[in-house]
Amino acid sequence: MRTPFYVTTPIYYVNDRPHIGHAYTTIAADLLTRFHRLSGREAFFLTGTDEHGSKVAEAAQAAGLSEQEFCDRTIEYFKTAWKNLSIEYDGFIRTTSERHKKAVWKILDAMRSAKTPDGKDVVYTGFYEGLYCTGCEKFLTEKDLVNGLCPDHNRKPELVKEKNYFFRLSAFLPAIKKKIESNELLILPEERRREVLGLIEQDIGDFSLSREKVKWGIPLSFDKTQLAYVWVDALTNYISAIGYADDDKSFSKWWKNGEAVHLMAKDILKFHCLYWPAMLMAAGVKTPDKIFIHGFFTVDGEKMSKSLGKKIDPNDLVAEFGPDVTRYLLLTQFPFGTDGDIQVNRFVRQYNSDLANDLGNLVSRVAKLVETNCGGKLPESFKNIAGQKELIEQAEALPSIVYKHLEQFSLDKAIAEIINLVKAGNKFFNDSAPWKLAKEGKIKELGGILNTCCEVIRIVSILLYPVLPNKARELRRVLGLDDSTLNIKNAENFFALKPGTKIELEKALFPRLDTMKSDAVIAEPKAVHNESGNNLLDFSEFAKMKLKVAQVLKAEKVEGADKLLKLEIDLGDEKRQIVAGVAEFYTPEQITGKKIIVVVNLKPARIRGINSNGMLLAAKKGKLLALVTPDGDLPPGADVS
Ligand code: ME8
Repeated sequence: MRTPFYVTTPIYYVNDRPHIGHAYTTIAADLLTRFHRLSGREAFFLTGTDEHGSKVAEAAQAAGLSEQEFCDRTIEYFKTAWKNLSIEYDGFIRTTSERHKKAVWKILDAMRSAKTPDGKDVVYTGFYEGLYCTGCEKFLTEKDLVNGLCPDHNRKPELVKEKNYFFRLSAFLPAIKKKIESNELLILPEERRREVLGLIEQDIGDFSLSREKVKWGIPLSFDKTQLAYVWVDALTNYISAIGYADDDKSFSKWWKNGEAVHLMAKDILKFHCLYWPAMLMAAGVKTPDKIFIHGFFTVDGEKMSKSLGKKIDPNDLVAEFGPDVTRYLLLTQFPFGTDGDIQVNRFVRQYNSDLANDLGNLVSRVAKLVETNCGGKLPESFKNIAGQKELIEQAEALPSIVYKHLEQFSLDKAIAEIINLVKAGNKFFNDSAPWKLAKEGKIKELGGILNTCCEVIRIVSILLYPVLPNKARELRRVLGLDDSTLNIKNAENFFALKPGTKIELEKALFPRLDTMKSDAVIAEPKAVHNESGNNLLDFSEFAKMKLKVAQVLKAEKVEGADKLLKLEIDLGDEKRQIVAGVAEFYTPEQITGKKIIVVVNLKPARIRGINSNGMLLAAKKGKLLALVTPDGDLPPGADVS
């Protein structure tokens, strides 16, 4: 009996809608689950949503909803996207569920009563003073900041001073190191494993288990004045969802006796590879078996995040290509563990090449010849055709090659090997030129070629099913097959189709595409049109913009740029430099001392080699320009909303 396979995605923050980064992890988990099931292994696939913490509370406030209402609404975006992508999860865990809360209390209690290997309390109280980025939901150090801002969220972290409970992470690091080195906790790819081992060598300190001033979260089981730190809450999802607190049988099956695999990108590696194993060890629970860190996407060279940068909505890709092709395209852009830049303009070309030309053509050419020469029925097999033996060998070897690649999470390689068989099938078809044999009356040989090609298509329909679940079923219907033979065992043997079976292709499975229907797949940010055609922003989009009153402290002309002034501005609790295109309207003397309005959460830019960290607001009509200033005596740093 093989151990049950348990695979998880991160639980995604509900402060915004999913983008293709989230889709990537979720499609990969779906693929692995489907593949293991095809191979006869029991599998459980968990995904879900991370609904607590200041980040979600802020988004709820911006949307004018209670936190719970906001979460109830936004999780639907995730569920809909996953449905549109034909993702079939077995569990969807929400951190606001009662089941999850019970599990968080259970693990907190277990950690609270635990001792470290050297006999100290795992949980201790302390006073925390440090910088916290709500965007990351983590504490940062001065070293992490760029121009005083969190580089990932371009926002100034808040200074937090509060009583916290701490988790003695440092005491567990030697044991975690051993587990990683012995591969009891297998971290892949190797580069990420080294990165984690490197982190262990640094002094990463203990972590806060709780927060005092946050309002949206799970109260600690042993001190209701504190809420569980959102990462402690979130990580527990992996066991709460399978019964850690309320279903021993299920928990034993999937966690204790199963193979637990976490998928994610590098952004959350430290939490999963260090915090999570340490929490489990303290609570006396087995650590996960494998953690795979896949690549991180950028879009057209820009970082993609919910709050900044360009992003692609997976639903828009589904509208273009359908669920199967979207899954295929996303999984085949880069090796699974490697970062890469998504370029949507390549998608049509790749679709045409792999799916329309290779797979689609093979199916339609074979079906057509079967129809015209064999009365639409599968002809008898016939051996000793040139190139046939090699093709059969390649096909019969394929399931175990695919299996090995998937064991190592080389999803892209597994898919490439399947497409290679399709290409080999096409080559065999072309080289043996069955259309000529028809004219020459060599019907048996002709039938043998078509029979061989149908077998290749059958094997491909099984192996590609985890990637293209709907199209694979359509493919199988062409061959008169249903799901009863949809398993890896059936892909291991050639000549399994019954001669005489009806072969019928109603319409092309992968019609060629000229261009994409829409050129607006990349959102930056997404605009909604009202009836008069104006662009309308969601309120939550507007609310992302942070405006503040600033006072100009110093101004000077930028050498060689007639229109630019370099300004030093006071924002109350910080000073910044910005470059503004107002030199034709204001001299440095005229602008110095003025109160202005500045957008403070823009990505820093370099203008003529000078750093600009913000943008002032001005009104303009024709050749007139005037600064936007507050009507009243407000101090620098006042919020504008
Ligand atoms: O971090 N490229 O949630 P999150 C590839 N709630 N994958 C990407 C990606 C990109 N550009 N952007 C996001 C959180 N992802 C926490 C997790 S788990 C206990 C708590 C994927 O909504 C990738 O899997 O920010 C990444 O790790 C995850 O989304 C982060 O999702």
